[in-house]
Amino acid sequence: MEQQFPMIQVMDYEGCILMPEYRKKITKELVMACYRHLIRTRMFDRKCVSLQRQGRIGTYAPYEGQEACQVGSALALEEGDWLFPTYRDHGATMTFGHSLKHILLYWKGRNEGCIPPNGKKIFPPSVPIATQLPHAAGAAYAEKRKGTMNAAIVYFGDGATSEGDFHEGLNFASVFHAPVVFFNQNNQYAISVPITRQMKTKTIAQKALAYDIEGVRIDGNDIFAVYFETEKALERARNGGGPTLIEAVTWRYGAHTTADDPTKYRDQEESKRRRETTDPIRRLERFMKQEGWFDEEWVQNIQDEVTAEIDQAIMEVERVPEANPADMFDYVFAEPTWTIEEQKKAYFAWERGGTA
Ligand SMILES: Cc1ncc(C[n+]2csc(CCOP(=O)(O)OP(=O)(O)O)c2C)c(N)n1
Ligand SMILES: [Mg+2]
Repeated sequence: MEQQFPMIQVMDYEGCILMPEYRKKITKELVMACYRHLIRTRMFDRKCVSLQRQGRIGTYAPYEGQEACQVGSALALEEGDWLFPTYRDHGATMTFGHSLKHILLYWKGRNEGCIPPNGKKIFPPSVPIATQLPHAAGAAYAEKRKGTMNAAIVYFGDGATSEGDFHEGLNFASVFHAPVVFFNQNNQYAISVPITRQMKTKTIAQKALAYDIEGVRIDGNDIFAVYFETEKALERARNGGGPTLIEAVTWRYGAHTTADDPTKYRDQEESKRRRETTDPIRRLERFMKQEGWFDEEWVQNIQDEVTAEIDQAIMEVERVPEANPADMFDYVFAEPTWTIEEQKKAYFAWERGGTA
């Protein structure tokens, strides 16, 4: 199966192009956009970890190390496409146009954080694992029924492939030939469980065979492989070729969330080694240096602009008035249930200092 689904690389670890047929498509404009978004997503992720440590946002799921997966795939989308993220995919949503302010609001536990910019079809992050796959298949099928050229992309991890919803989503999309791209970020861990203890198969891409859909395995730290393979899959979807399962092999450097301690279950040397060899940003920099496209001053300008953008978003978020605790109870169901009513009463009794 590893031979049937070889890991596609367009660029090697030294930043050399391995697939000459792509050479012409790797324009300076594309490279600059990729690099800018990679830097922007990494800086934002690091800032979020720091905000969580300062108690300014809640528990946070970092994606450092997975930026090429998220930036490369989101850049391949068209304006009218759907994006279904997990809790670890705000690198993708911000690249697709979600505002940093709303992403931060989400991590402060505010329901307003789930509102995408006008016209952007970005779903709220799915925390229940794999539940977003049937949603994406359904949204894509609706676009097909309406006769549009819009497609959907849905992100999920290696762990999600052990859930029933993964199989239901792929099966539905396959049967109804829905224009959806199943974008798997195989970061090789589901919290503390390594992939070898999650599944017997050597690849995730091969699971496409069971649904008779396209399956492809790519190096998720190679932004060109991610961008071109996602573009190809989206093209296929728009042109009636049905769904694709993309397995992007990657690695998260840090903790599962800020509530997790990875030293308890894996050797930290591995992340250190990967930072020096397979890091998605370093790799693109190596390519840019070979082309003579790497300019320190330009990079500094990007960093200054992104710092200002992030600082502005934080300032706006911290000016938003405190949430009304009643919101927690009022927006669960259209008609409140008696259990919710009881919980609401108990909460306000507690807040007033009494007992429930
Ligand atoms: C239905 C469901 N079961 C269990 C959990 C608890 N949980 C949260 S994250 C996670 C691991 C998911 O791993 P993976 O799909 O590989 O995504 P990653 O976190 O690595 O991005 C689990 C089991 C959950 N959120 N939802
Ligand atoms: Mg995982």
